[in-house]
Amino acid sequence: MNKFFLLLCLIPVFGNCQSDTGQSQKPNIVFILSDDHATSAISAYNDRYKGIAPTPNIDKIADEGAVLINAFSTNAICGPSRASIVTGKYNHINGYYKNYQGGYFDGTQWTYPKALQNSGYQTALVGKWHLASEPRGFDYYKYHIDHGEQGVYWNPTYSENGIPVNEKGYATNLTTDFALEWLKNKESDKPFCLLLQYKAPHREWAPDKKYEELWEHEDLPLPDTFYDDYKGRELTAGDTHMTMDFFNRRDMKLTPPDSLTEKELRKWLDFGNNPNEVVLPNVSLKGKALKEWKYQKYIKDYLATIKSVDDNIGKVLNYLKENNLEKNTIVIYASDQGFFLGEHGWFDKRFMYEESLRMPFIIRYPEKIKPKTVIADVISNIDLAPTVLDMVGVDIPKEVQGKSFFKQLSGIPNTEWRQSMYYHYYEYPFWHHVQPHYGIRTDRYKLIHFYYDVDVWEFYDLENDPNELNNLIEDKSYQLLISNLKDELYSLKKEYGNNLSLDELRKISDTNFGGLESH
Ligand code: SGN
Ligand code: CA
Repeated sequence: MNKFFLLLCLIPVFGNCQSDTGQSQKPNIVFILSDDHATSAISAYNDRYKGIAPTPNIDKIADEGAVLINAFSTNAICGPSRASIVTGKYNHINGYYKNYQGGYFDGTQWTYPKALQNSGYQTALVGKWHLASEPRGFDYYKYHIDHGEQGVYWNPTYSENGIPVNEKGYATNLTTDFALEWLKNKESDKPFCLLLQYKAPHREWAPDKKYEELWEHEDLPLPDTFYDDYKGRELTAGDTHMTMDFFNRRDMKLTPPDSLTEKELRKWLDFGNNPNEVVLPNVSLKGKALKEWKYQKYIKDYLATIKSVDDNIGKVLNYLKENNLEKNTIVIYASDQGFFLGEHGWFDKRFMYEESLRMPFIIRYPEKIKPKTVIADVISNIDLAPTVLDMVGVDIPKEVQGKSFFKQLSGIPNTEWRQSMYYHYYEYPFWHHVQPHYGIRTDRYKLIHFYYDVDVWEFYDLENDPNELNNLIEDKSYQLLISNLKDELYSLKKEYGNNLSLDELRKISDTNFGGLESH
């Protein structure tokens, strides 16, 4: 391409001028979203499993682009976080509060894939959707429909443009294959946006056959807070159904007896989900030894499912490279929220505590983002839609609550950026018995109010107590700070329009919204 032509192309930065390869100048988007991937299990974020279970392909996106180290989910659970990602709005605005008892996404509302489609993008969704209503805004979609749209790891059924299709194989591999097939067959002269959304590493953490026995002869490290005694947090962190005691037969990969009906099988596999249902894998194990045995099973399976995710991301990156799409494609890797990998003795998420609140968000776009960019601003899942649109020059409607952080991605500090984020979790008591709560997080402090059948405030100084073990809500030296934070929390509630009374909020937790059942 000669210099003059290059200049012409750059003038309307996001114009539609053609490059040598015939690509449109508007960037393509590959947004990869996994389910429940904690930053502590991504080498680009954390050393914990670096030498044991590295993530080289995800790290490659990070090395060549930007890593957001303070990206947070505004409601750390699947459907609600996904609804916020596509709408740029809180759950009390987009209407998807919780999964259990019928989360249902009103598909007529505005989403960023629709905005892209309307502005000339080819759009596709492949993998996990989990929003109950049929996906809209996609030229092509193929999403998991088994198990209340949670999807299954083996031989999954997808809805392909509304038609159920049974597939044979391992979900992470299949989902990638379908996405690549769409990329190969789409029209070549229009920009594209692909949402590639893995079920992994969601429960029941089932590895691909070839990775079932990784780390068979070693024990993986226990996190520092595995034996948390929940002191000062007895009614909140101390009263959940997400400790190793709630590991069920499905998690242990025990083989069910033959000839069970589907309903009986489900009951058999779910055994362990309720209090006092003790699933003994081996009668000789008790107490600490049993707890640690379950943890080892859990963490090895979890990391093995991530190995497949990382391998498959490698395939996607290679495809982009081989097809000359690397430069002009924005690649994002994120997860709907974080996850507890044994911290506080738990699996699962939901809490506003760091491990589940923090979502991975990594983005590569060689044209605009310098390699090894690190962004520490307080960013949340409602910011993703406006940022994507801003990057490709598509209008962001006023009612979108999130803000674009494209400026920061381009290396320009944004002095107007928010200093704190607002969080709200509603689902109770299923699954996992976590009290509904809302709160505020700044770069250093966190204040949370748990409210369903308790009335508990918690306050953490993350600099002195990164593991959130010391609830300092009564500490005299922090009272002024806490009172200021409460004011800021109430002003955020007001700004976002989340002003219901506690009684009204409890009703939301109790309401069956008529969508997906029991998952
Ligand atoms: C399933 C899991 C739960 C998990 C929820 C929510 N149980 O119900 O452990 O918290 O999904 O996950 S399982 O035995 O069916 O795997 S989420 O992805 O929708 O947030
Ligand atoms: Ca999830």
